[in-house]
Amino acid sequence: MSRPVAPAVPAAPAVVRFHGRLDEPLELTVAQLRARQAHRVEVSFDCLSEGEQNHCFEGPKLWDVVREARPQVDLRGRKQRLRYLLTVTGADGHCAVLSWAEIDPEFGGQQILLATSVDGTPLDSAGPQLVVPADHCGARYISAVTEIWVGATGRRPAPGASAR
Ligand SMILES: Nc1nc2c(c(=O)[nH]1)N[C@H]1C(S)=C(S)[C@@H](COP(=O)(O)O)O[C@H]1N2
Ligand SMILES: [Mo]
Repeated sequence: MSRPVAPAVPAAPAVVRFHGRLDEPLELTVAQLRARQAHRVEVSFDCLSEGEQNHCFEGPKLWDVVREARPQVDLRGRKQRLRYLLTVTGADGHCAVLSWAEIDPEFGGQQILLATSVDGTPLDSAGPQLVVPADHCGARYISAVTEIWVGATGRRPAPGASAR
């Protein structure tokens, strides 16, 4: 007698939650990230335990997605933006900070991606992977990203302070 076959339950799609200084929190699946303009990068990075790794990632720029999440950042001037930062957290709690200026095109403008696939394998059930092509070390290539927080450090500028 054959054993009953368990019905195939598709893995629930992973969700990344944007929160912090935003008009309101935003949750996106990998499929929704894939609907944004995609970029493709071939990278190599060094892992302390595994040595050099080479991967091809595809996905939207973190900058484009963060802008869509409507951060409460005044983009008219420049100086006041420098206090802002993002934290990116994976499902296992691994977490790294990015400064706003790393991704802002008027400063570093780095091609940092939220990858929806790695080496052609879709990340729909695993969750997106952060891609930081300029990093030599792989530790900020955070996989299974669940959370992106936008915040600021330091005191707020005095009313009427220069917005250059
Ligand atoms: N969520 C999560 N992402 C992580 C890590 C981790 O511990 N947790 N380790 C990092 C380190 S140290 C490296 S070198 C890269 C390895 O990326 P790969 O597995 O895609 O080659 O993943 C990074 N991303
Ligand atoms: Mo690593």
